[in-house]
Amino acid sequence: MMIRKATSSLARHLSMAHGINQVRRFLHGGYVRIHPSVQEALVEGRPVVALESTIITHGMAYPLNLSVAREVEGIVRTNGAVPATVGILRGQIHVGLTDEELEFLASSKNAVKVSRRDFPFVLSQGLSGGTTVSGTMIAAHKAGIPVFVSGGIGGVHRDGENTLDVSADLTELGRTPVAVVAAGAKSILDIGRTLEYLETQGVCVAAFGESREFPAFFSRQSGFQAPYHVRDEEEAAKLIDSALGLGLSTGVLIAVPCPQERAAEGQAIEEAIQQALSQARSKGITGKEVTPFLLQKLIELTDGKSLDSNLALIQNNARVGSCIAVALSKLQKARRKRNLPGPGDKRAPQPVVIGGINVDFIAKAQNPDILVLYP
Ligand code: PSU
Ligand code: MN
Repeated sequence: MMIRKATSSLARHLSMAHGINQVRRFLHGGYVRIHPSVQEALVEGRPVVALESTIITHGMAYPLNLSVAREVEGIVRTNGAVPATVGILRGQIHVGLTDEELEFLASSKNAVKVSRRDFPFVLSQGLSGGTTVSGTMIAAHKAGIPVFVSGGIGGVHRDGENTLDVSADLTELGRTPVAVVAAGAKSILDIGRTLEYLETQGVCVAAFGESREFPAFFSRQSGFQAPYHVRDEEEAAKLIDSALGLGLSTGVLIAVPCPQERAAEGQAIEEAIQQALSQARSKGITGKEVTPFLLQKLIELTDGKSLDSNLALIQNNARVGSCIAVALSKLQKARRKRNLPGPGDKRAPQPVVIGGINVDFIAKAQNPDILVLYP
């Protein structure tokens, strides 16, 4: 009885202030600053889209990177969500950047590329950095943002079975419950092994649209099928809602193909990739420098054609991702309404039992949606 009472009061508290709670817990560490517009949206349960910043610090040159970052934020707003670009400024993780902060990162010459393993050093030394898919997922999850838009994810590099160069993005997708909306993985990578690795990590991968073909960033085709496909934003939102609702704690990858008219298919791009790869090898480029090096070389070798596809797919991902975030927020709102007591509701909350074990008190503050169930 005591337990039930406590659960019920906790539930009521969380129902009103689940967003505030998450934000507060996060802020207390002092490692993180959430932009007021993002904080407000989270508290009010409005859709937010996290955006990465390695593409700003290591993917494109200044000032193009700045105008693209601003444009992408604009697309998110136009589609009804609040943009939260994640970056690290002088040792503090920022979720949502002011325009000055965006400019600072975009023009910074010594920003670090930050994945999971880089946080402790960068924060403790007061450095600034752009977050990769891995780094951005961590920040988004801590802030309570379930949808994150990126260009492409890292993967298993070609020859990765020998070098063990496997992007931390893949293990992050296996351990952090955030949905990443991206144009798949570039064919600078070994896409077959990347998909195998995602399966091992338990990541639900779905191609977006009519085809199940896993997109290869610039190209709509990779020659590999994703295990699933979702036809539209609503189906994608339902899939993400199921992953979160079940508390799987693994991420989801929604792979959106580059718009047809601006995709770069076939032989020309493959030749450029081969050339970029062989230059990386002969220059002895390794570790975290590999991906930025290859991206830069591709822009040069394709005379900017790869850059144009890159811009088109980022804009498209931002639009699709925002629509997914909006649809997801509607689903979650509807479920909260169904599950939590309204005025005068006399039904007693039932403890959550999974596999015969009462799990009311285990980590459910993270997920108010499954804190209390009503028969
Ligand atoms: N792939 C791209 N564009 C990018 C990246 C990857 O087509 O900008 C960036 C992303 O931030 C991704 C990171 O998370 O590179 C992966 O780096 P690595 O391969 O070193 O894990
Ligand atoms: Mn790597």
